[in-house]
Amino acid sequence: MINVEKVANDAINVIADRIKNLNRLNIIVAGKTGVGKSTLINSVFREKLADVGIGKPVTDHMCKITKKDMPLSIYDTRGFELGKGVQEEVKKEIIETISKGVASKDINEAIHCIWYCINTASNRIETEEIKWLKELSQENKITQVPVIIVLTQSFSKKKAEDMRKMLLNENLDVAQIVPVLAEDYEIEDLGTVKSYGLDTLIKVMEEVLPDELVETLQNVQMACLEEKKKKAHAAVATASAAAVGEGAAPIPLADCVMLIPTQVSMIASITVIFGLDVNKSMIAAILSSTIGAGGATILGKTVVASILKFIPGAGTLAGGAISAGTAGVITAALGEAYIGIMEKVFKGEMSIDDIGTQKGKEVMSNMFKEQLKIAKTEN
Ligand SMILES: Nc1nc2c(ncn2[C@@H]2O[C@H](COP(=O)(O)OP(=O)(O)OP(=O)(O)O)[C@@H](O)[C@H]2O)c(=O)[nH]1
Ligand SMILES: [Mg+2]
Repeated sequence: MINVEKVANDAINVIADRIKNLNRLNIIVAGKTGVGKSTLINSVFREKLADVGIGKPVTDHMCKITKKDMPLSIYDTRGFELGKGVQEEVKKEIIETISKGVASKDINEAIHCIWYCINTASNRIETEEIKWLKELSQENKITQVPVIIVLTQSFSKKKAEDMRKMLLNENLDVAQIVPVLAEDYEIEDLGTVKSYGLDTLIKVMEEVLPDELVETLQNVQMACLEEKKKKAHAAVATASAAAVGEGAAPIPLADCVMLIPTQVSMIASITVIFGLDVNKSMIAAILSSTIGAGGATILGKTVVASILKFIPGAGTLAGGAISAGTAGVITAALGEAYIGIMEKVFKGEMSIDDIGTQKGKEVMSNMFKEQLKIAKTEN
């Protein structure tokens, strides 16, 4: 017999291990003073990094922001305004930081991306800024760190589009030019322009980053739910296929516990992708309201019998075994229901602490049953 507490404990250990082993994502955020770098950083990542992160000066004009338990370093440039000399220095510091990362031959030390921020609301791009970008590209020719131009404070979409066109005409060597409004913008008497564009920035990042950093990106970002869900669904598909494989022949009930490591790994993947701070009692609540009963055993006889009732056409436990397909369906339903809960928390429809409560358990249990029905019809 497998105990809910023990499985929840295993899951927490696997989650901690996965997070510890995520590769570190390193981004340089450059652009003139006041363009909106800090606002952007705070809106894209899951902590108000630019406010609460520890900023440590690494060069004269760059500060490295990190936060405990977050596999992310942001190199924030400072004092970009102070004339030509300083601009030269900043460029040199960026190139040196890139070179140092390359020399380390360590993915955790390399610079993976540069966000160059230009304020759309400023209405103009100075020729010296274009020149600066071109020189940076020239020096970055071999290292090839992708540069994304972020058009900040783009509350006017028209101006942002004009600015984008203007920049495209310059044939800059950049991965993409992305207009964003990081925070809602209030225009006096005219109402509020809703923030937008951050999800596009995340999608562009996904394209330019190496595969080894995609999980990290999902873990640290909070600007694009769609990408998180996409990655989470993929994790569920993998686990459910594995569960089917494990039980290619009907699985005797006594062996249903063999499914558990696959399911634990799936729960861990989804947790890492959502980057939410899930604890042991929350995982225990999730397990006991789905594949466990009454907080005791997991996938025990009575539990499986009651799960089968919700899968149309799955039959009963009469033969003392479940089919391979049913093992896949149960695994997928668990994963999808968990994604459903994570989504509710992400959207603020539910607090993370609700997961451990009776109400949270009911929501989870209902979603699980709903998924059991859906999964079977899709078969
Ligand atoms: N509403 C709204 N205000 C923004 C946005 N981006 C920047 N701002 C405002 O613009 C001002 C400057 O933004 P910051 O994020 O501090 O700019 P910064 O580039 O970090 O500036 P420095 O650190 O001084 O170089 C602040 O008052 C922000 O509130 C946005 O997307 N929406
Ligand atoms: Mg700032």
